[in-house]
Amino acid sequence: MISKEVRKYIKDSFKKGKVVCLTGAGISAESGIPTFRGKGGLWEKYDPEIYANTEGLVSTFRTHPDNIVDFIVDFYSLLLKAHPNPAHLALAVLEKESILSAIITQNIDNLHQRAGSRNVIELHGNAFRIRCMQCLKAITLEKDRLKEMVELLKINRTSRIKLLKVLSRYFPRCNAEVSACRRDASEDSHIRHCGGRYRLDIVLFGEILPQDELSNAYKQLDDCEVLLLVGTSLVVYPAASLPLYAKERGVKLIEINSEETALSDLCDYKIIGRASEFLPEILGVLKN
Ligand code: BV8
Ligand code: ZN
Repeated sequence: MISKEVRKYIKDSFKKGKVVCLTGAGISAESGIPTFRGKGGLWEKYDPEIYANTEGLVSTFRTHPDNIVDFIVDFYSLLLKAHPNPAHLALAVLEKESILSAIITQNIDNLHQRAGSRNVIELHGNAFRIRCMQCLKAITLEKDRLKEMVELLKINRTSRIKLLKVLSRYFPRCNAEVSACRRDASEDSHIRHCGGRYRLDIVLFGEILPQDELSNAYKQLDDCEVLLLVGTSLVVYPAASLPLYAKERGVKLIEINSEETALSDLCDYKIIGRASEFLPEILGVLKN
């Protein structure tokens, strides 16, 4: 149960000023997607040094392609089975009631959007989207195609050549039209296709975050009253710098987490427990 003091603060301030929410893997834990650092987390089984950074992925693909396949199959099997839980749904209602202005998420599981949230700033990308590495055109990876890809990867898990064939089918060359002026004198332009290679639109360690998303996240904090921190260990940067930036601007920090985090002492209020219990409770406080 949220304490009386916090309930009173929520009641007084959430309708007065702008509320923004930063979420991490913990909000999707009850949708069946393991967190990264918690007990039984993804990184217990798969070392992020290998599986969440380009060099690690490329070198392992060369030596043990089946390990990469196992990671992709495990990861996507969880994502494809997951559904928004009451925590995602509560945030979507808070946005609909114009109480919550934006969600800044580190998650790539698309569950906020599936819960109905509209203003979602994805700092680390989205596992259901691929992006051309040349012209940055983005396209959605439909669930059925992903399921098909996972099945084909499973069948071909030990042969690198066959795996590359499967991957090139689902991560094609980009056919975006790019106009290019002729090199000769005539200025008329002709259409050619980009030809770049698509890749998953997720940010791995050592990769820079999408700058528009990151600057939009900071902008959301400039005129905000409250920043809700939900289900994030706040150890991954630059996402973890957002609460620090907010605090410097006098924004109130409320943390909802099943345990203390790296930045708990910075927070004005700490609600220790499950997001799927406390976010609906916050909704209840504001409705009555
Ligand atoms: C970058 C991939 C420029 C996709 C991820 C200082 C400044 C800048 C960069 C760095 C820096 N110091 C170090 C770096 C490098 C690195 C970094 O931060 N490393 C950390 C580990 C120290 N950052 C980067 O590489 C970033 N790139 O900055 O580029 C650059 C380049 C080179 C060198 C310097 C700078 C890229 C970061 C993104 C990496 N990609 N994932 C994917 O697979 O998802 S990170 C990964 O961690 C996920 O995206 C995840 O979302 C993110 C953060 O983790 P959390 O979401 O917080 O999840 P976690 O498991 O940690 O915690 C869950 C929490 O939930 C827990 O607290 C738990 O208690 C709680 N919980 C559990 N159940 C519940 C719950 N709470 C409530 N209810 C529940 N039911
Ligand atoms: Zn392209």
